[in-house]
Amino acid sequence: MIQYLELCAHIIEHGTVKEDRTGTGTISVFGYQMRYDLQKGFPLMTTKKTAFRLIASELLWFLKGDTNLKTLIEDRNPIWDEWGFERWVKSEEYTGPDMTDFGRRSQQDDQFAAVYKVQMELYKKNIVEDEAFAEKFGDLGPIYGKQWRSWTTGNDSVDQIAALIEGIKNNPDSRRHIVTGWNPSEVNDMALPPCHALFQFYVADGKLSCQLYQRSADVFLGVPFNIASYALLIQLIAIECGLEVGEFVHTLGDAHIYLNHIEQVKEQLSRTPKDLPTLHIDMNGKSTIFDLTYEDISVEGYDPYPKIKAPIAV
Ligand code: DHF
Ligand code: TMP
Repeated sequence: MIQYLELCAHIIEHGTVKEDRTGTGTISVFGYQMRYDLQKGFPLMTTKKTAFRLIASELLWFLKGDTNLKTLIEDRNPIWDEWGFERWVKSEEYTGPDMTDFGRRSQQDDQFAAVYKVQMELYKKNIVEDEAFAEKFGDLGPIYGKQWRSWTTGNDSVDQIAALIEGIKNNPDSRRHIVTGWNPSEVNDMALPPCHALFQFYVADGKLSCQLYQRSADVFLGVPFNIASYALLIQLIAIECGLEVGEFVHTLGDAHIYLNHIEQVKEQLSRTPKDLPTLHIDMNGKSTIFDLTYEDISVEGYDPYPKIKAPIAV
């Protein structure tokens, strides 16, 4: 994963300090590209322990067309909690303690952090136990799952993933194997407009590659997930299409390190990458990748350095 460490070093060396939506502040560059040869191992961060289980659970959730937090909470996957919670506390039905700016305040004020934690637990409990509540306040809006599987215009609905698989199978040389999550007429209804916004697949020599355009990249927290997620997506689509895996080409727009992640990034830069793990998918008699659960997917030979914690900017 030297490519990733080079990205980190590049931003620290050449980045511009820049304000951002979350009020955290970043150091940022615009436009950057990395390549991962998936024949050389599965690109899961070895310089910090990264929860692959959460990455697999999130990707399968997208692929099923699901946009509701309930599924993730049931998978014990917390990575989207804040964005569901934000919609709930901004709604008219929320009557608890003031949660304005909860992300930033919970990092700065221990007393507030305790109050926030109680409200978050309550929110998650309601999602799991109350179906009507989950339907209304667990939904993150028309994010990835909706756009990938049922992009709608008028009465028409497009399943971009089904079309992608059919296209790769029937016309591998096509230059139109594209999936886009960026739906301009719906971005304002989303809990977070897509960061991994558009991707294109490519077939050559029996190998399947994919390039992603990521408009906004949280290099310490988001990017390790995004790289592994797309590497897994390529493997899943390759299985459906009877192909080998090729390369993941990762193109970034605003590539930033949050100012409260700099020390963590430097810690990671001090570590020497280890051998990459390998990916294992057990179809367990299932006929399509859409029936898989995260328990069917694992990495072997993963021996990372310890986890490095960092606060996420909401
Ligand atoms: N907002 C921001 N500011 N950055 C993001 O990367 C981001 N990603 C989102 C939603 N909103 C975001 C969805 N993906 C984590 C990783 C990916 C992700 C959301 C959260 C995360 O917190 N990772 C931690 C803890 C994971 C764990 O529980 O083990 C990590 O250390 O990797
Ligand atoms: P933005 O919408 O203001 O760009 O904020 C989104 C933040 O989330 C930004 O720091 C990028 C980060 N992010 C990722 O890096 N990868 C992801 O997959 C997601 C969902 C978000």
